[in-house]
Amino acid sequence: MVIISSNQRKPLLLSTLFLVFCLIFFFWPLKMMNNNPLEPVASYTPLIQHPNLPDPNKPPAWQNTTRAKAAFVILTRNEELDALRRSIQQLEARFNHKFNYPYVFLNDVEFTPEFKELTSSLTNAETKYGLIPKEHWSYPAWIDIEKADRLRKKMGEDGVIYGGSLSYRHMCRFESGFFYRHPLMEEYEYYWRVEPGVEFYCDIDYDPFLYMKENNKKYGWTISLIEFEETIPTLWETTKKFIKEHSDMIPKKNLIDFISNDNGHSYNLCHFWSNFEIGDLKFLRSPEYSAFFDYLDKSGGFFYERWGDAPVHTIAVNLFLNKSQVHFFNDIGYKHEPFMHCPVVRELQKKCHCNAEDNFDLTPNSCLRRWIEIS
Ligand SMILES: Nc1nc2c(ncn2[C@@H]2O[C@H](COP(=O)(O)OP(=O)(O)O)[C@@H](O)[C@H]2O)c(=O)[nH]1
Ligand SMILES: *[C@@H]1O[C@H](CO)[C@@H](O)[C@H](O)[C@H]1NC(C)=O
Ligand SMILES: [Mg+2]
Repeated sequence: MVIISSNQRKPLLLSTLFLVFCLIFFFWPLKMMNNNPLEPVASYTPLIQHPNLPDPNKPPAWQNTTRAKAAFVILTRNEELDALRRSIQQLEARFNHKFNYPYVFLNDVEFTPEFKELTSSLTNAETKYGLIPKEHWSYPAWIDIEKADRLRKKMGEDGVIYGGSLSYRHMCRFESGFFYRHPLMEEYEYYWRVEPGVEFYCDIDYDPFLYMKENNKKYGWTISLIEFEETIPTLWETTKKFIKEHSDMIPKKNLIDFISNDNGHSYNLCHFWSNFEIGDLKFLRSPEYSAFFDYLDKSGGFFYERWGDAPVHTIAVNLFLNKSQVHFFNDIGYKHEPFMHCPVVRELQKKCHCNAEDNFDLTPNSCLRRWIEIS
């Protein structure tokens, strides 16, 4: 038997304490890591049946000849041709050479022959080029143009991003309320929005449009973040008035907790970044969405302030839909400067070439954590 004398006990106690301290010191960061959004993100998607992973019992998804009535929709300027070609090339390589979904290009001026030639040459799919009708890209009759000019100038001087730009306001209004009504879009049921300069990092080996359709999804996104409050000072007040006047349109079970931390009293500025969207056009064409857009449009905020199509789409999605109708495309590696969504789950990473450490989901300005928390 080992006898420990009392003067031996003290160093033993000290070294035990030291050991415990070391253990805590080494394992605390690991515990912290378990609390960071990596874990919820990782466990968010049930990977066993993830549509982007190969199923050994099934042929590749693109061999199925069923397609959704769907198209890419790209609002762009002629001058953005090179940045756009980079994005289309990636989209084709990662997804569309297997599925061949058509492209609809929209512009407020005519596309040049060069633009048409150098975009259609990148794909085997159909490409269509549309001019936006004037009434979808100009002041509506009820806008006080002098007031709009004055407020826009002020916002520009205050250094608000795009604050002084009129074309940006037309763009945001068009993307909020008109792109889905363009004659070239009429035949489609689903859309995927693409912008010049965006990047796609992962092979997409299934059909996200069919996925939306088969799973009754109305809206899909990859990045969500906090909006600049100076661009939307009265958007939430206007939304609350709409809710009061149209309470019959708001379902009991919606997603208001994603965009409000106090039960609808205030907006927490979370929005889906609308430069990437995969959506059901029926939703945008619904009486509810139309009523909401018209209400906002009448208030003048697209011109007197600088309401973005991202918060407008987002508020509508979260007012009118529930969680099972909205899909986080965790598997689609994507970047629109300056933010990237890169899948962190190893099985999904295998199809990508982005660095998971650059993933925006883990940063304080991302709203993904809130998305995971709410039910
Ligand atoms: N035809 C046309 N497209 C525009 C105009 N302004 C913006 N866009 C398009 O609208 C989308 C958003 O504009 P962008 O400059 O990328 O804004 P950001 O993503 O908010 O920085 C992009 O697809 C642009 O190509 C415009 O004046 N005319
Ligand atoms: C969401 O709404 C759809 C359509 O109204 C309904 O079929 C579905 O059961 C709802 N899901 C949840 C989780 O409430
Ligand atoms: Mg952009």
